[in-house]
Amino acid sequence: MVDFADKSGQECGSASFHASPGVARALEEGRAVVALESTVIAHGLPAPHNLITALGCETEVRASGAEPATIAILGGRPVIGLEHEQIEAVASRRDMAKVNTANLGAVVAGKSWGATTVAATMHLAHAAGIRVFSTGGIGGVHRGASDTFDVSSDLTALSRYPLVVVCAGAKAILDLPKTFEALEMLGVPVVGYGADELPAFYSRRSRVRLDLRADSPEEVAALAKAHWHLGLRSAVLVVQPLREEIEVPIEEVEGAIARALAEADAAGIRGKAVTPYLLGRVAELTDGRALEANIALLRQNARLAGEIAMRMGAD
Ligand code: PSU
Ligand code: MN
Repeated sequence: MVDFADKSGQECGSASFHASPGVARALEEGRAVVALESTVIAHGLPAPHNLITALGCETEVRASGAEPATIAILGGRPVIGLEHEQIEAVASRRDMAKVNTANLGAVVAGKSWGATTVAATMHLAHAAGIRVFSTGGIGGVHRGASDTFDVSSDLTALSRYPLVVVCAGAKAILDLPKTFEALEMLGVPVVGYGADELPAFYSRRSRVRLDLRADSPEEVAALAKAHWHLGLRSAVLVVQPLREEIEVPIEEVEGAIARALAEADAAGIRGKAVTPYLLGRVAELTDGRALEANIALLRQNARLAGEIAMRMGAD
């Protein structure tokens, strides 16, 4: 366990990361903390929506009574709980690497700047003793993965770190049935929040049926604790459908995704650039409706994560 005795927010014990004074104090006092990722700020949303949404997610977490901890790598140092100016830097710098668990060490060694994906954020949040994390949509099995082998390291992280992860499902640009199968294989419970179907990020429906459901933050907290008390170490993935007024129905979004995928393929876009490219193109091709949905679901998930964190208790 990491030593948070130093409340000034300096390096914490033997772990090489820095917690903000606010986050360090909250953890020490056993108060609820919600981790937030930074890839969505640096690579997932266009300016100025990225900064506005990042601050909006923090506001949602605070409104629930919990402490937000946005995580990124600043000049080689993992920081848990960015201050306002640091969030601004992540939103505006052009040199933010996209960091998963494979390149985290390299970015730290190179004293570089990095935005953490779900995978890297989970690793750092867990090291800091945080138990709840909110994002938009997790990465997963890409369409065409049988040829490209493009599967997000988010899935490995979900199998490895005991956190409640709140999302709106996996990003709709992915192969959702295969992503769901992979989660099952990895032993990650997928819990529909007020839903019996896996949400598809921009859309409420995916036609993938879920067999786990919770209808309140208390139920999620109880399920997660039972999971971990059994000695299971994986994450508990809570999937929350977007509000109905704002969703983009799957039939509408599919056309944009198909076109964006074909363009990405023709342009030879590969690896880490695939997800940011597709999200950007789908936003453009839906006249901003997908972007509006993405922003709304990020805020909605941050609020629910705060509510769950408030009910996790001490053990
Ligand atoms: N959710 C969003 N927008 C994003 C992401 C999630 O609403 O940009 C990011 C997350 O950081 C996630 C990453 O970990 O996309 C997955 O990227 P890849 O498919 O390359 O593993
Ligand atoms: Mn990938």
